[in-house]
This record gives sequence, structure tokens and C-alpha cells, in this order.
Amino acid sequence: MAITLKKGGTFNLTKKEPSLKKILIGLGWEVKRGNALDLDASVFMLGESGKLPADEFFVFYNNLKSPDGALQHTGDNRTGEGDEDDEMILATLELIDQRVEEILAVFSIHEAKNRNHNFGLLSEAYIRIVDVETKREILRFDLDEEYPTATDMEFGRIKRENGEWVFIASGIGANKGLQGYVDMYA
Ligand SMILES: [Ca+2]
Ligand SMILES: [Ca+2]
Repeated sequence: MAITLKKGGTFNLTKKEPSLKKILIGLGWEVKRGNALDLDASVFMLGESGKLPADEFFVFYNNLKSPDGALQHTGDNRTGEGDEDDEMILATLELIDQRVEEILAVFSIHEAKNRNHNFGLLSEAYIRIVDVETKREILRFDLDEEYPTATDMEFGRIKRENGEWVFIASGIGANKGLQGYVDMYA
């Protein structure tokens, strides 16, 4: 059975799933009826300083692969239609650059300010982690709160702790836009 985390919950991937080699970070959402918006999943691979070791460690729809070859974004989804993962990032844990201490999964609404979009127009947003080898879902975090003012969010974070990878269901809503995260971490 997959573990369902609540906001703030953590899960030690290395300890609980020692055979884990390659994971799929799946993000899904639905747009409430009568609305249309483009949600984007991006990943920031941060070093000890809390910054990207190089710009290319920001993986998103225009930079699908991290320079260490560890992370692969499978591409942009513009509608969120369907129950399956809408955007996905594959991660090979042993390839992750040694400088990387944290991997942040961020959701942002494309041109949210211009189009007056926010998370209140979304439903059933989730992040989950799947073992690629066995196709088994290991954990998921369903966004069960409403975020009517947020246009973007740090959804989950995978952190290196004493050589182990720990997932944190962060769910921190914000209004900085994707560029705001880039400014913070680049
Ligand atoms: Ca998208
Ligand atoms: Ca969907």
C-alpha cells in the first residue's frame, strides 16, 4: 500500500525502500470545469548553499534534463486532462550530482498574473513517487487544502539527510511565479 502523506509529512525513501534506484515523480491535477490554465511542474536541484550548482540544474519544460543525467522531465502538459500523471520527472538516484542536497518540485501556473489564474481553479492536485522498476506507488501527497490566492507552490522536496533521501510534503503556496523561484535559487 502506498503511503499517503499530509502536508508537512516526511518519508525516508532510502530507509523504507532500500532497493529503490529510479523513481518517477508524478504530478497531476485537474482544472475546474469551465476554466483553462496551464500548470507547469519544475524541479530545482539545490546545493548546500541553497542555490543551483549551475543554471542547468533547474529542470523544466525548456530544460528537460539535468547535467548529471539524473533527472529527466518528460515534457509539458497544457491541459491536465486525464487521471494519470500530467507531468513527470524521472530520477535515477545514484546519478544525482554529489553537490545536490535538495530537490524541489514546484508547480506554477503559466502567466498566472496576466490571465488572473490561481490554485483555486485547480482540483485533485497531487504529487506521488513511483518505483520505476516495479511500477509500485510508494507515496503520494494530495493537496487537500484550497489555495485560492496562490499562483505557484513548492509542492514537495526530496532532501539528502546523512546520505539518505527523505521526501517532505511541503505544500507551500506562494505568488512569486516561476521566475521568482529562479531568482531565489539561481
Ligand atoms: Ca504545463
Ligand atoms: Ca489530470
